[in-house]
Amino acid sequence: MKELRIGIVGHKFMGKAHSNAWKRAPEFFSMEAKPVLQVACGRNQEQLDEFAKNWGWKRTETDWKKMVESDDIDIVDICSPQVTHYEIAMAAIKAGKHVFCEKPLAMNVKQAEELWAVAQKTGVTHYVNHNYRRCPAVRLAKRLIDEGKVGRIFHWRGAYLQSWIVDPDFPLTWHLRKEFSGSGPQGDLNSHSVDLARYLVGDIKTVTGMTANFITERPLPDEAASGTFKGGSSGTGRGKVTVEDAAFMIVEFENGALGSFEATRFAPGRKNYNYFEIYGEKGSILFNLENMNELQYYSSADPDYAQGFRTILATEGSHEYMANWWPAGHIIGYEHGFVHAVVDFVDAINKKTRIRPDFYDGMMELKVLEAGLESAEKGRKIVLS
Ligand code: SOE
Repeated sequence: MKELRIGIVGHKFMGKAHSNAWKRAPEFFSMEAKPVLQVACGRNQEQLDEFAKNWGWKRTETDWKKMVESDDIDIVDICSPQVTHYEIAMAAIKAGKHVFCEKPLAMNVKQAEELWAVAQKTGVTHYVNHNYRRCPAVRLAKRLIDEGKVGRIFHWRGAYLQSWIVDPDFPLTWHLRKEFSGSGPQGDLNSHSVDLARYLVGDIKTVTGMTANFITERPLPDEAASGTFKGGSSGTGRGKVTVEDAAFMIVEFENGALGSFEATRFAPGRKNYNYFEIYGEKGSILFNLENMNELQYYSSADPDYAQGFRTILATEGSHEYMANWWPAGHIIGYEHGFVHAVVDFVDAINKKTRIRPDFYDGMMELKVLEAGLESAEKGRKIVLS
């Protein structure tokens, strides 16, 4: 069987989620090429060794440039912070490697445009990992929309709410520094919602944004321990928070629908609340990641005495991806979206087809996100070109 050898950059939260996906995918899905966990790349050799041993990566590398150039890999999987995406992805495409990149694609639209322009000219497969597109319940939402069961869409209402930095003593990790993350919840959370909205509703035409900063200074972190959701212990001194703490937007879609987006890390009780509602002329759809196997669907075609939201458990074999997992009703979890992405990515490489979201979608999403921040700063609506 043909093999596709992967070189991964990053070994923290996303590094683990991706490693798990590459390993699990061929065990549950029949794939035309077998992913091989070839090279793990990171800066801290000790942590890297442990990571590689744990997940079964064959060798390690501390210089991503060497890894990208090396002959023993076919795919570059980018799991490092946003600030690194552009350089690594560009080098990887130029070296003829397929690229599987964590979201958001780049730090800004300009970088994303360049990546998309170069990627188009090469035959490589490129993908931006918005894992939630591949939850079976989200696929079901797409199916209902495509089958006309929602009809013309009037409204999108998206919210992505977390609470992991409410404590003013949570340290200033890279997520809170613009030079590493590009933005706060706008790039981290609204990026997912914008991707889902583009997938389910369509392209966005105008954006009006509003941001807030609730805590402007934080203790500097003890770098070794810091990470997403766990700040680690605080080091000495304090530093300025240079990204927004909350980012809200209202938008007009090309098809005339109106939408709203809320993203914050200041919503106590909300751990990873990724939620959306879609309202159309024939019905409505609600999704909440906290019950990720369920889709709420309201059909105006039901007789009036039986009308109401129904809960569909998207675990039948006929729901996308589910035939490969457990019998109906045996639910799946967060990590499965990553497995599905890996399966589709390998399939796209083999069939030389497009996988979405790709670098084009990554660029379009960044246009919306950047416009949201620009609008918040200028205090006016931004029309996307
Ligand atoms: C942290 O906010 C985070 O891990 C995001 O970076 C992910 O993209 C999101 O899926 C969960 O939360």
